[in-house]
Amino acid sequence: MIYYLSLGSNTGDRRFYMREALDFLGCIGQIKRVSSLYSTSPVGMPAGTGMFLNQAVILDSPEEPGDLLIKVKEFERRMGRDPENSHYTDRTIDIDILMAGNLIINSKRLTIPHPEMTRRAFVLVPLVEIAPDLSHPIFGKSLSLLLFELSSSERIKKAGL
Ligand code: PH2
Ligand code: MG
Ligand code: MG
Repeated sequence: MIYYLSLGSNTGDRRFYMREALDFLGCIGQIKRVSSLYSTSPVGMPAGTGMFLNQAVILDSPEEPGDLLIKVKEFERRMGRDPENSHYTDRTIDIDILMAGNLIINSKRLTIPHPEMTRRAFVLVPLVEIAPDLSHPIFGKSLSLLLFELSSSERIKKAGL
């Protein structure tokens, strides 16, 4: 299964956590593409929250989506993430499953494609860098068109390697 993932970090040694995430993903599949690192302004976080690093990854993995989610959550916990109170708080690392091939999943634990992905420039900008022509299975439009149609005031710039 080809997975499209979004990585984010906004606290501690952010580059270290992003590298650890790539190491972890390399252990559960084959990494096909990795975007640049982007420095992005926080969206929907408490005032005073620090800038994020965000990155997109294409992973080819034999894991089923539900099993991938369990492994991702376990990794996030190992990186010091509080599993309970983790939604809009600072995070060492967040790995979100954006898409899984052109599967559509609506289970209690997992919604794929990620329902927020097309509203967030910090997700779409890195993903469009590595998969511009990928078609979104619900909207039936390419990711680059979806980004073009998104009007957003988010601040996003490449952070360099
Ligand atoms: N993740 C969130 C909420 N807000 N903002 C940015 N810039 N980057 C993120 O990864 C991010 C966010 C929830 O996971
Ligand atoms: Mg997230
Ligand atoms: Mg998450």
